[in-house]
Parts: sequence; structure tokens; C-alpha cells
Amino acid sequence: MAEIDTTQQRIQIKLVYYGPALSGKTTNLTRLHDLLAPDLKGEIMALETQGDRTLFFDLFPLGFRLPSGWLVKFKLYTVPGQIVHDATRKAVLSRADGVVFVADSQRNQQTNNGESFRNLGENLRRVGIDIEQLPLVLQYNKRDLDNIEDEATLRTRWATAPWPLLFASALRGDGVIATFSALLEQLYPVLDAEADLADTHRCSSAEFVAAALGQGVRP
Ligand SMILES: Nc1nc2c(ncn2[C@@H]2O[C@H](COP(=O)(O)OP(=O)(O)OP(=O)(O)O)[C@@H](O)[C@H]2O)c(=O)[nH]1
Ligand SMILES: [Mg+2]
Repeated sequence: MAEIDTTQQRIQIKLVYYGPALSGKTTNLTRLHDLLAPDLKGEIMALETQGDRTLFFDLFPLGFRLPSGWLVKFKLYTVPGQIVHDATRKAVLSRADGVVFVADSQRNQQTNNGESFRNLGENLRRVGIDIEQLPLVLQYNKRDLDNIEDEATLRTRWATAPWPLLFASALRGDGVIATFSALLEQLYPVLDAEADLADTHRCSSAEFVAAALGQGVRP
């Protein structure tokens, strides 16, 4: 549930990049920070790292103003993928309004992807979030590498799943915005039901996505 503050006229949304160690969650967030130009754009905060590895989380705050004058504020988080940091993953996932699952496309990482996705399901249960109701998108990252699972195989593997499947190279910046947009599209109807975006705030799904990206399509 997004935090809807009628006094401050503000809607706060928490989105989480989840996935196995080294799949490229932090790289997704860094690229997004470089590529997006929303009304409000904060700095990325990397809370404790060891080399490249996230030990606690990264946070990128951004936001925009709705035609109604209300603010929409997003907090984008990454979790630490290393197995030992499970308590932190659970804490970061708590009260999430949407999740991007960042999988590693390399063939030898498919077991890790599977385990991390199971771990996501388990932690969602532990924090009381119903995966069936949660805006969720799947991203296969590192498409620039040679030793990757082919797209058709991955599409077949997820054929019966209800979630959008995206392919990306966060390193090159490919597919990073498309992934975030896909999550925003999943999020819109949920938020519309909670906060009446279309009628009260006069913001359609397309306008919501464009404003969050900073692409300036305004009613
Ligand atoms: N070739 C390639 N390398 C990538 C890509 N995305 C990330 N990497 C590399 O993979 C390594 C791990 O990336 P991170 O973004 O730190 O991974 P993470 O998922 O945040 O890892 P943890 O914080 O340990 O969970 C880094 O060396 C990145 O440069 C990609 O699209 N292609
Ligand atoms: Mg990281």
C-alpha cells in the first residue's frame, strides 16, 4: 500500500530491485539515475558497500507533481543479493509497492536466479505481501554477454507467469528505462484504486509513466 498523506498532499511509493548477487541491481539504479529527468531527482545513496557488493541497500529518490498539485514520491531501493544478507533483504522488501526482479542471463546463473526468485516469494510472505497482487516485472540482465540463455528459452520458461519479461544490458543502459516503465504500468492500476489517480488527480497511465521518467508529457 502506497502511503497517501492528505495533509501533505503526497503519495509515497516504495519500489525494490531484487535478485541474486551480482545480477546488476545496483547498475540498474545507477543507470536510471543517469537517464531519468523527473521534476525531483535526488542523489543515489549507497548504504555500505564492500567493493561493488551492496551490504545494506542503495536508494534513489525521485518524484513529480500531479496535475492536481499533489506530489508523487518514489523511493527506489536495491537489496543485497548475497545469500547471507537475507534479513536485510526482508527488511528492504517490507511495505514494497512494486518489485523488479533482476535475473542474470548467463547460463551458469540460472540456479541462482531460481533460488533468488524462491527467496523473493518467501520474503514477500514473511512481510505480508501477496505476490499475486504485487506489481512485478522480470528483467533478464547482461544481454551483452556471450554465454547467455537465449531469449526463446527464457520466454518459454516464464510462459505461464503473469509478469512482463524484459531483456536488458544495464551496463550499456539498454532496457533499463523499459523495465522501470513496465513496472510503472503495472503499478498504475493499483495506485489508481488506492488514490484515484485518473479522476481526482487527472493523471492517466501514460501521463504517470511519462512524468516519472521526466519525459514531460503533461495534460
Ligand atoms: N556484462 C555486463 N555486466 C554487468 C551488467 N550489469 C551489471 N554488470 C556487472 O556485474 C557486476 C555486479 O553488478 P552490480 O550492479 O553491482 O550487481 P548487484 O546485483 O547490485 O550485486 P549485489 O549488490 O552484490 O547484490 C558489476 O561488475 C557490473 O559492472 C550488464 O548488463 N552486462
Ligand atoms: Mg548491489
